[in-house]
Parts: sequence; structure tokens; C-alpha cells
Amino acid sequence: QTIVRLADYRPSDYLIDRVELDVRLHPTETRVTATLALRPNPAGEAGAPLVLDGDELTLLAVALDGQPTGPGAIEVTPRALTLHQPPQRPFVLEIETQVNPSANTKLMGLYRSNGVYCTQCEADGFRRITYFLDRPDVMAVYTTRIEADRDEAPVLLGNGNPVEQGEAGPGRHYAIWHDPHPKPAYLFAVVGGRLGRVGSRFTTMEGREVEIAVYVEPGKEGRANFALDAVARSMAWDERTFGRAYDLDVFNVVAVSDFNMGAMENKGLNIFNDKYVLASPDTATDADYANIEAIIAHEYFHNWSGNRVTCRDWFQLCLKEGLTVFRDQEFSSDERSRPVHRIAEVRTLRARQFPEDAGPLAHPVRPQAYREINNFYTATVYEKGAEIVRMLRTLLGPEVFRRGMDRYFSTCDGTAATVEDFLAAFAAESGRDLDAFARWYAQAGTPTVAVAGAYDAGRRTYTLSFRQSLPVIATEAAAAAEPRPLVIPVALGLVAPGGGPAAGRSERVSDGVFVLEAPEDSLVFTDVEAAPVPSLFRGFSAPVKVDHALTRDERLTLLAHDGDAFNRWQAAQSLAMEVLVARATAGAPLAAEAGPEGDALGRALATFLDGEALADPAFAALVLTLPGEQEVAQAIGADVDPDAIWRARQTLRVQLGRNLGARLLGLRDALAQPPGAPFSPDAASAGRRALRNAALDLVAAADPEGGTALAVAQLEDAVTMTDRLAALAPLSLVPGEAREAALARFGETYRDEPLVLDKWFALQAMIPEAGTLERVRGLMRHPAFSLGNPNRVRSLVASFSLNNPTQFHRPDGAGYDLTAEVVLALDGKNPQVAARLLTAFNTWRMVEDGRRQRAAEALRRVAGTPGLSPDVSDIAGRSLA
Ligand code: HT7
Ligand code: ZN
Repeated sequence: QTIVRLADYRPSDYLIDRVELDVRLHPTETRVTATLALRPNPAGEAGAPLVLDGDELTLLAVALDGQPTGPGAIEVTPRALTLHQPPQRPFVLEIETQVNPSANTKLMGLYRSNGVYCTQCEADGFRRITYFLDRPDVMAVYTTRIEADRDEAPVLLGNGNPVEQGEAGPGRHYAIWHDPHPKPAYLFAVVGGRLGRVGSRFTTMEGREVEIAVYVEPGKEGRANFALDAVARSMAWDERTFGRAYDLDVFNVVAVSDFNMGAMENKGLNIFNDKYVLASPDTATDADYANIEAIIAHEYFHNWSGNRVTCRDWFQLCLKEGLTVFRDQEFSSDERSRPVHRIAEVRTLRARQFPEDAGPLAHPVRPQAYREINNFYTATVYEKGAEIVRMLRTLLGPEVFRRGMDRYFSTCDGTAATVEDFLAAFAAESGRDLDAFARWYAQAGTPTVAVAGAYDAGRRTYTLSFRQSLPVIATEAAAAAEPRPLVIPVALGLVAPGGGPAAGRSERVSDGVFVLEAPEDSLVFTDVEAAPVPSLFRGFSAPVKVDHALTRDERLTLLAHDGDAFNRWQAAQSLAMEVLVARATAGAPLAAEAGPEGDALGRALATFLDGEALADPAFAALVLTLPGEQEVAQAIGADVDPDAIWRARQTLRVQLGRNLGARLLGLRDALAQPPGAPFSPDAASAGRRALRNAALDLVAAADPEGGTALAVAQLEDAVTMTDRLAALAPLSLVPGEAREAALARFGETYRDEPLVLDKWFALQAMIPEAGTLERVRGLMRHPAFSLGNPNRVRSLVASFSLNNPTQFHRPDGAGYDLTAEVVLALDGKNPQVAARLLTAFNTWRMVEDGRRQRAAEALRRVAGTPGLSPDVSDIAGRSLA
């Protein structure tokens, strides 16, 4: 397997200006004729051979400037078509290939999902359709003719605008699409199939009338309206917030049920995993609605951050992904609640990105090398990449940031850009040198910032001392060099011991932000009347771990009085985390459900709930939710015993449930939806459901019998999938008749709803009991389960391997074995999904020795299997390195 290095980037020797594609769809013998208008690239090597990428293609014919190529002029291997002596002037290459969409189980290139023809070309799927310069810095204008059997595929969609359609012989028809915007091949798409449609129109701020539509499985049109509305809201938001208007006459979204990731931003033709399109109150949870809205927005926003300005090479992936995640996070914050959304973002970052950054797969936001690019669509590139953009805004301020964005879009429009181009736009607008800031892109690992505060009553000063420490990460994706100090924006404030902002000033704090640039620094506040409580990294202003030894009382002060909602939540999390770590490392038995720290937290939460739960239920639900098991494992760091963490979490849930029981039941009553009230997926309604269900979770932990009765009743009465699933969750934790009956009934009720069955699979896969492994094996034989469908694999197997720490890390190693077995079974079909499943082993070095040995054995077994895909072999190799 070859390694690709950023340092080796060279421009392409040839460019392609125009592509004409004729795609004649057929289930097993699709023929593609590509007419490519090529020319030598002045920035490339003159006279070099033309090497077009290919993958699993059958070549039928090649012609150069209308003539068949002579003997020896071309060479064809499974992975490339080489023209040895291409003309050193513009020329036309016509290539006819054949592919088999029905046999394409990798779901890359052209494939069939439930009979619908669709494509996935990012990162390197276009070479599975035709031979091409399949790299993002080769941008061309595409015209696509799609032909198909009219019965089989009445709907034919391509990139850009529709140009023409008509008959193409008996039973066949065609459509021609033209995309005037030059684009890299990874944004190419076609769709052909029998699809239902919902549509509307949007008028852009430039006065362009856009036909927007969402295509779904026929009969499910009613479930596409929320997504359609989200498209219109995204368009309006990008105009309002970034001045970016849509640039074609149509914008189509197509939902398919077999898809490797969430969705794909193909120009004018976004293709989605149907999980992120289809929603009805009966089948989708509030979290599903929020995800649909966010992912629709994300793909739409790519039209500027990704499509109009694309990436020069795949090392620059964060340029489009980090920026677009930042943009979709801002959209969701504006459409919903900003603090609540920020907390959700940080929970994801800590649960997914921090462990990635601390494990063997750690890599910089812009990696320096890769073997398989598909393994770099990671939380680090996406989520940490978004945090970098957010820090840039914090450092420059919103106005300069917006001007920088405008400059970036205008100077880089129509180009394949780099992180340097991005930063240059902000440097030019701000007049600031961003070279040190750029280290965030190059250095892997989560920094720790240690902070100590000291009050001098005589001088009335308060001094905060900061020290940043950066992990040394030596992996092939990261430079081995010693890390250099980062530019860390610390949004902060001082809280008076009795509440309210404390007096005190420092010239080094501007707009509430202190910038830590040196390895160590201290910040002196003057005129401070009494020892304050510092509120640091407000709004999580930098993706760091904070080592700040506040007392319990100081944290309680922040929980009660901080003006920053994020840090109020953080205070509750930190209080809980202290209890959890102490209990998990002391090996507390399950019976230890009391303890002064837990009671203190309970009292603080009681005061908080009494004061404001009903004012902001969504926020209150988050305050009541304890840090997850993975987060506790990260806090412990080494020799982790996942069972001890689970027990610690369980005992605290029981303790809080007991301390808060009456209140929680009162809240549930107060928040109950009146019978017959209409359903709304809006944030306020979702927040009320979230708090009711967070209350149920704690009540059920404290009183399994009473909780079971409550959950059974909720399951009976629920009118939303959110409430039904929230009732099933605590039920699934109590072994016995009631659980099995409830699960069986749910499975039967939704047997024809694959996306709902996914929730049912996931819930069962996450039961923290020894019997779960056999349950998962059993469910793998369920008629609705298929290794060929990524959603099914993710909901059943990945839920077990990634979201059930006690069972994945079973002391006997059986959880590792099951995961390894599925990875190997899947690898031949769908290497991308197999490789992603294998990342469950990312935390293997953190667990205690016995488990660690067994995990290593399973990983070695995978790594040593002959014939592995590059995807799985890359993850296995790096995990063991
Ligand atoms: N840009 C898209 C990434 C994507 C993808 C990557 C590899 C293999 C399959 C894929 N499907 C979609 C989606 C996004 O981040 O917007
Ligand atoms: Zn994206």
C-alpha cells in the first residue's frame, strides 16, 4: 500500500476543460462514453505520459481526436489507462467503459440502492465510472446525457440544470444535464430510478428562481417535507449570514437507503442517506429531525464551501469539511438554541474527537500523509476542523471574520484551494500574522491548559497563571517534530463568590477574550474586591482539556451564577465527573449509591431544577445528563476498567434519581403534552420532551420497578417516536419479561420500517449485559438485517462496538472477537464501512492489561488476514503501530 504525502504534491500534467458523458443505465452492463477535452497543464511536466485513474472498469474503446489509438499507444491496467505520448496541444480523448452497478457492493462509483441507480464519487469513486484524472484540482465543465429504461428509471437526474429530455428507442428515454460551474470529478452525480418527489421554489437574493425538490422512495413523500423546508431555510440563512446565493436553476436532493456516509454535496444534486431525509413524528425522533436539518444545511452550504471553492488535494479536506461543519453548527444555533447546540457540539467533540486524538489513529486536522483517504473523514478533520474556524472568529471578531470569509470566497471562487489560501484571506483582512495560529492544522493531539488562580487581598489583584502542554504525537499522518505553542483564545470572566460578575480589569482581555500564545503566561486583574471564581473557556472557546482545580463550592457557584450557559453546564459536568472518576477508580461496588459528593451534586441540581428547569427545559435536560462512559474513560486515561465506569455511572444515576425523584416526577407532569396537542419538531417542544425523558431515565435508575411501570405507560401512550424510544431505553436496562415483551412488540410494530428497526437494533446492541453479545449475533440473523446495508451494520454492530463499552471490552475478549469477525466478513463487500467499524479499537491501549492483550490479539488477527482491503489494512496497521 503506497503512502501519499502532502509534501509530494505536484500539479497535474494535464487538465480537462470539458467532459461529455453518455451514461446508458443498465442493471449489470451500464455503458459510459466519456469525451474529454484535455490539454497539457503549463504548471505540469511537459511531455509526460497521461495517466488516467481507473478502478474495476471494463474498457471497451478508446479514440484520440476521433481516431482509434494505435498499437502500443495506450496501456491499460486494472488501476490506470496510460497514453504514452499525448499531444502537447489541446486534444480529445473518447473512452467507452462498462460497469456493473448491481455488483457494486462498495457503494462507491455507480451502484444500485433498492433498484435506484445512484453514484458516490468522493473521494475517488469517479474512476469507477470512467478513466479520469480523478483528483480535485482537475476541474471541468460537465454535460451528462443519461439514458435508461423508462419503466425502471422514470426519473433521471444529473448535475447542474436540465437541458433536454426525450425518447431513446423502444421503452428507453434520456435526459441531458449541463453544469456550467467547473467542478472536480468527486462532485459528479447521476441518479436514475422510480422516485417520489416533493418540491417548491426559492427566489434567491439575486432574483434567481430555483426549483428545489426532494426525491424519496415512492409512498414516502410525506416524510420529505421537513427536509424540503430545511433546504429553503438553509438557502435563506446562507444569504443572510454569509451573503452566499445559490447559483443554478434547480437544487435536488435524493434519498437512498444504501449509503456509506450521511450525505454527499454533488453539485446541484445532493445524494443522501435516507436516514437524514425521511421524518415523521411516528418514525423519527427529535434528534433525527435536528440531524436532518443540520445535514441538509451542511450539504447545501458546501455549494460555496467545497464546490465553488474546492480543495487542491485531499490533504486540504478540512478546508471544506471543517468550514462547512462550522457553518452548519452556526445555522443550527441560529435556528435552535445557541447554548444548547454548543453543548451538543462539545459533547460530540469530547466523545469522538478527543479519543481519536488520544489514540493510535491520531492525526492533524490537515494530515501530512495517508494511505487511504477514505479513512480520513474523521471527527478530527470535521469537528476539530470546525473548532479551528470558530477560534479564528473568536480571535478576529465577527466583523473581521465575515470580511475574511467574503475575501476567501471571492478570491478563491472557481479554484481548488489550500488551507494557506483560507488563512491568507483572514490575514489580509485583519492585518494579523496567522502563521502561529496555523499550527492548529498541523499538530495532532488535544492540548491541555493548566490554570491556577491566586487572589492578593492586599493588592486587590487576581492572577491567573496559564500553562499549555501539547502531546507529542508521532504517527505517519503527523510530523514527528516537537510541537510548538498554539494560539489559544481563552474566553473568560470572573464571577463574584455570591453571584454576578466580579469587579476587576485586565488590559489583556479584549471582548472577554485573553489570547494564550506562549507556553506559559499569566494574567493579572486589578481592582478585584474579593476572591472571584474564574469562568474559563466560556462557550468552549478552544478545543483543549482544562486542568483547573476548582473547589466543589466554586463549581457550585459557577453552576448557579455564571453568566455563560456553557460553563454552567460544564460546572455540573465537572462536579459529576469528579464523582464518577473517584468511584470508577476506587472500584466502588454497585451498592455504593450514597456519598457526600453525589448528595451535594443532587442538592445543587435540585436548586437548579426548582429555579429554571421549566424556563429552559432543553438546557436543564443537558445539565441532568451525566458525562458518558467514554468521556469518563478519557478522564481516567490509562488502565481503564469499563465495568467500573459503568458501575460508577449507574450508582450516581441511582443516587440522583433518589435525591431528585419527587421533583423529577413533578417536572414530568408539568411538561406533559396535553392530549391532542399538535406535534411540532421545533426546539422548544423537543426540549420539553428531552427534559421529561431525562427525568424518566433517573427515576427509572433509582426505582427499576416504578420506572418500568412508568416506561411501560409512556410506551403505550406515546404519540412520538422520541417518547416511545425514550421509554424503551430504560426498559431495555431491566432484564425480565417486561423488557422482552416491549422489545418484541416494538420490533413487530415496525417490521416494515427499516429506519425505525435501526433504532431497535441499536438499543439492544447497547444493553450493558453479558447476554448482549448473543443477542447481537441473533439479531444479525434477523430478516431485516443485512451486512450489505451500512445503516443496518452501523445500528447493530457499530452500536455494540462503539457505544457499548462494557460489552465491546468484555474481559473474555468476545466483544473484540465479534467485532473483528464482522470487520473481516464485511471487508470483501464494503471496505469503507468495515474500516470504520474497526476504529472501535481506537481505545484499546487505554484499557487494563487483560483486555488490552485480548484486543491486541483480535487486531493482529485482522491485520494478518490475507487479502485485506487497503481501508482495513490501513486502520489495523495504524492501530497496532
Ligand atoms: N463530503 C461528503 C463526504 C462523503 C464521503 C466520503 C467518502 C466516502 C463516501 C462519502 N459520502 C460522503 C459528505 C460531507 O461531509 O458533506
Ligand atoms: Zn461535508
